[in-house]
Amino acid sequence: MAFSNALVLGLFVAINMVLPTLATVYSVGDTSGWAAGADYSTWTSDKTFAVGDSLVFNYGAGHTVDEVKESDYKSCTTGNSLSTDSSGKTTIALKTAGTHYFICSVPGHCSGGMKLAVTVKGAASSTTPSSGKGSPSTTTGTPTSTTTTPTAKTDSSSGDSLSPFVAMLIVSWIFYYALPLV
Ligand SMILES: [Cu+2]
Repeated sequence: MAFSNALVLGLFVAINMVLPTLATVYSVGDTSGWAAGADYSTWTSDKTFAVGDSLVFNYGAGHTVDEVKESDYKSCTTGNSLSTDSSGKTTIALKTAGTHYFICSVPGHCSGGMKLAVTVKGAASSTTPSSGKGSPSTTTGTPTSTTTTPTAKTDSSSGDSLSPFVAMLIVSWIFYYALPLV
């Protein structure tokens, strides 16, 4: 009885962790993994990362995954790492918006290509439309400012509502063309 209750609770928690965010887990480098000679700027170029997504680095012995600051990423400087792991499989949860930088701290590997910069979109995209909707209600008393708000409102709302639609189109297009090939 106690076991089944725990099981149901565990399932409930698991479902709640997965469902609301629709987080994406990215396998860094796909089949290449985290290795020397890969080009991670190409790998990131067609991807959009959001808060809640995670990166999984798969690599053999003799590599590390270090999160570093931008300056250390650019210069391949080790020793100031924000975090480091050499377990062979490193999962990084992208918890904050902005650009996150990862390098391999083994000498020569970062300059050899084992460096990854990931730009994470914030939850800011969901707060911008709500602040845009809030401004017209406050400006109803002043007629002069109402003329300027519609332009700003249509700009932000069209940009925010269009991108998920376009993303859905692209995803369905990929599935439509890629699935028959597999
Ligand atoms: Cu390495």
